[in-house]
Amino acid sequence: MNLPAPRAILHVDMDAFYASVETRDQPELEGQPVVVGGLGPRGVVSTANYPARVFGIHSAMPMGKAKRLCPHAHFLRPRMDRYREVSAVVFEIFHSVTPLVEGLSLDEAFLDVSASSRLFGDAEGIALRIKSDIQSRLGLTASIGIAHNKFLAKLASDLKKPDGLVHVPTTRLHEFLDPMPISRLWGIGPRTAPKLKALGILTFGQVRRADAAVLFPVLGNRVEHFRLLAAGEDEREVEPVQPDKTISHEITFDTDLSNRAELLAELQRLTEAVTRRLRKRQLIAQTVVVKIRDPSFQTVTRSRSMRAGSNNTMTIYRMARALFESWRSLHSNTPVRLLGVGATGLEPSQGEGRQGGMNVGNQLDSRSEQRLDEVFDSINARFGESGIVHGMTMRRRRDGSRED
Ligand code: TTP
Ligand code: MG
Repeated sequence: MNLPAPRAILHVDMDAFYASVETRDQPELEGQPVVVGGLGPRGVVSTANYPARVFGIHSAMPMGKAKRLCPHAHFLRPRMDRYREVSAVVFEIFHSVTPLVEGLSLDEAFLDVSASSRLFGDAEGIALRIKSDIQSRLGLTASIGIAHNKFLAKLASDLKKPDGLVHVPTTRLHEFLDPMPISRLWGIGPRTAPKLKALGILTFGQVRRADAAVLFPVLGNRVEHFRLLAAGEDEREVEPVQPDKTISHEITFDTDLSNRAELLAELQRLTEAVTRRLRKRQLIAQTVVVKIRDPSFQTVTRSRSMRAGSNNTMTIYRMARALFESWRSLHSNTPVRLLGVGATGLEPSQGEGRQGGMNVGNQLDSRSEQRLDEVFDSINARFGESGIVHGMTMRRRRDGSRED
């Protein structure tokens, strides 16, 4: 019987990405501690370079604490445009060896290179080529994990950072994995790890061998999933997608809608759905898009960009409403068949770091409006999406809302 050939998956992750771009652009910072993040009173560290990590500084730490730990470090505000530019080159390099690139963020991707070996040599050769291209074209370093599945490749890329290259063996896999701490199990976070530790389960080997009944109270119906991961098994495919470019919601009405107040209520409900997702993923949007289709299937999109990004419901709703009104001023009698709201130009919410406050955005968003979002998000998290909505959108709920 012919067994399918093992896959060759790479996980590539740039080292101290934002900070490395900064030192590369300002060579006088080379070798010195550099911390990138929000510099305001509620600022949080986005990343620190390796010389700064020596002082105990890490992502998501309050900036004030980072400054106490290493007062002489260079503290810089993120320059997202520049990081996106560099990221585009990094992804170009990935695409030069395979079309199967699954971007996870600006600095990280899975690559399935199983079919690339005829052109470019074995997986290790391909990984070395990617590292040297990144070095020569950008003057940056990346760490790469090579394995026969995604989970192991991701685990491996983190083992020898920075500038690492780790190839996970296909044979004697358990010897390699069993001593690993459970914190390296994808999906075991700081809340679950202590519960497993309380059961005396500290390593992959212990998860793999533990009785399902022992793990169940902590892992619930994910016991089998984690046991497979701990044994190094993961069947998921590399899905060639870029990180989110747009978040949008739209609705096709059962009967075309003409009433302005009703249309605005729908617009607000769609905006809420979009901004809630932005906040959940800790993103802000630079550009708001409104899509309108009339009964003859004429579709128009209107968009407008903001000076600073936002994920605040009222800020984005005000823009969406202005776009809608500008269309309506020319089509006051035209009924609407479909209405949509989208957010593009997405980037991580800054100032509080990705793991900081959920609700960060435009400095123009008033504090009270941001607080309102926080309250709504927490109520919706507890009671589901139908829990509570801003005043106007209570009316006229329909099915048919669609996510892209
Ligand atoms: P990571 O790859 O997690 O971190 P890193 O590249 O800075 O460092 P490492 O060498 O450990 O990979 O994240 C990539 C970028 O995403 C990072 O440079 C800054 C940003 N980021 C945040 O803004 N907030 C965060 O909490 C984290 C973890 C990252
Ligand atoms: Mg990284």
